[in-house]
Amino acid sequence: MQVQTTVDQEVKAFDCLHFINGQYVVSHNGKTFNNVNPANEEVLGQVSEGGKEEIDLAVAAAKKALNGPWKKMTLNDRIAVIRRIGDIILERKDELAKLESLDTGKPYWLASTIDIPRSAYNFHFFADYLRGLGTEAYQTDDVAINYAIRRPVGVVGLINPWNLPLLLLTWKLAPCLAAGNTTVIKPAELTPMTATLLGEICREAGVPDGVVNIVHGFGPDSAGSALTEHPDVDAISFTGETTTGKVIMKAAAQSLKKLSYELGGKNPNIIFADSDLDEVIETTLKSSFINQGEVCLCGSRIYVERPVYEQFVEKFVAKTKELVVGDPFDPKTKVGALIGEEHYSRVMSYVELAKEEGGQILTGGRRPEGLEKGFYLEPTIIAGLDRNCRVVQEEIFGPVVTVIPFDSEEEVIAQANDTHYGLSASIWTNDLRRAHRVAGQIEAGIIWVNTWFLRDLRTPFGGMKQSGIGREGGMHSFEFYSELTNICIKL
Ligand code: NAD
Ligand code: 6OD
Repeated sequence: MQVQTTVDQEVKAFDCLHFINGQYVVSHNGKTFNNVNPANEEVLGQVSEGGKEEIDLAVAAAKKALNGPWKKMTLNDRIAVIRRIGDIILERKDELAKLESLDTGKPYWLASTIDIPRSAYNFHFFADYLRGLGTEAYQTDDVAINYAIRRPVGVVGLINPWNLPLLLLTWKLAPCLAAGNTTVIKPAELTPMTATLLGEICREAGVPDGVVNIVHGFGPDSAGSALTEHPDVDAISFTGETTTGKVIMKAAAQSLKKLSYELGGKNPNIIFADSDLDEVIETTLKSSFINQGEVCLCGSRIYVERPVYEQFVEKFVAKTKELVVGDPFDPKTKVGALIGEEHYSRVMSYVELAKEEGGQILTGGRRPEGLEKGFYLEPTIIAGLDRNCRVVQEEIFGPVVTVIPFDSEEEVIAQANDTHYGLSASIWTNDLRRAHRVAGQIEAGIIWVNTWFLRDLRTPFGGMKQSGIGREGGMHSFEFYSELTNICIKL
């Protein structure tokens, strides 16, 4: 399907096939499902629906490839291949960004400035990282020396969500390949296009056949569950909902697979009265509504110290009303379409629930006028709810935030921690001691002070409590994607 966009050129949406053992293939039974454009609800193309048969083929190819040319490749050659994947992504940046925007409904400018460049950078980063990677050695008195060697885990299943499709997939794939593993990828069913192209990009970069396999399909009773249940899959790296993580853990238990989990969040954004409110609001607009609020790190619970609460709310509501919602390909658009009909209904149900729970919708909460087609929602700010309300407790994963005043440091720490999630937090204050004090007590894997989503790929990334298991990033990714064997030699 040829899609007309308002940016410089057209992009061709396509039917998405599986990529198994270096070839694009349809499902054994020919089954497909529709890929729908969230911005206008039109069908972009067909996606091959994989199941156990396709997963079996892909896992067999990955298992065979573990001991093939990939294993024999020199370190220099492997680094060059991984770097080349990043180079090709950059060469095809415009096309990939358009496809990502079509699949997700996110603004094209966002895909082309964040998602796709960062996807390329994931490969460049791990290519560089690999060159300096070592292990450890210990001398045991005069008796022995110990040294560790690093080996791949084996066949790794990478299961991905739809919100940052290529960015999050490559955040897993780059270290997975760098550590010498082979893989079967299960992209999110709602966003199959950039993952499909990654197959040919890997092939062109010199990745041997069978090392990277991609099987499309759904989660339960489909390609997802077949992958997590497969006895020849050694590890699963999963990003998605906490509830899905629980299901996968049960399936993976049968063969005791190694698991890495990046799950949901309900992240506090804590604003003290001594912070610079204009700076806070500029960043809070992003941490609340960028990518339609469909970022696991979004600060959906906003706590404001009482002396500046009214002032903050007034300015924040006014600035939120200025955000342009609409066509993802219009450069003025700040908030695009939500991912799909089911998710849209779910997000809207939280808006209704907020009213039932006694909340006041300060702005938003409805479809913007003139946008009858597509899954659009005005950015929404809700006040008047307390910590026990479901809207404050549950992840909504849309452009919906709550604002709540607080009176003391102790009170806001208790409120921030009063959730089973523990992914990220932002703290805004110009008091250095308070910043350290509060950061040390918030239960989250990632805490930003006076900023949000500033990422250095060397740093540990992940959540505590029910927001995840393990960490990704730099050495932490290598811990997951490799096995260490200690060799002890008696002197
Ligand atoms: P999801 O859990 O519904 O699906 C994620 C992936 O898992 C999809 O590919 C899906 O097909 C697959 N899946 C679903 N059920 C499965 C099963 N039983 N077995 C195997 N695979 C299965 O999540 P989503 O709706 O795609 O993504 C949104 C969620 O992801 C939010 O909760 C968000 O917070 C979370 N997320 C977390 C991070 C993080 O880094 N912590 C990043 C992005 C998104
Ligand atoms: O920046 C990253 O590395 C990362 N994993 C971002 C996750 C965003 C969640 O939606």
